[in-house]
Amino acid sequence: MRQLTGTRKSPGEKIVKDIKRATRKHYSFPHGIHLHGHHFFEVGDDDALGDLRDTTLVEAGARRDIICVFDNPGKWLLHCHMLSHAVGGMRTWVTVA
Ligand SMILES: [Cu+2]
Repeated sequence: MRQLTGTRKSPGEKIVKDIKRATRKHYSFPHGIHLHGHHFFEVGDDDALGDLRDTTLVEAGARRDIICVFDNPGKWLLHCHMLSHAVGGMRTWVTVA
């Protein structure tokens, strides 16, 4: 997740760093990264847009580019769907003002 469009720059960067740091801790599992409150498009290696989703599967140590319009104000959880990963740190808040 390189870019989270629609958030202020610094919180978006923090989210990217949080996810990258967390995925390094769990190398052997793919991660179903789920965003509450919004949907997003995955961006392929050829810059093509994928399906509209609220969850994307990210291989351990990999990254996923997404395009998301953050138009639903609130405080939304972004986390891995594997409970042990979420408890282990793969979770953060996205604040949309
Ligand atoms: Cu995970």
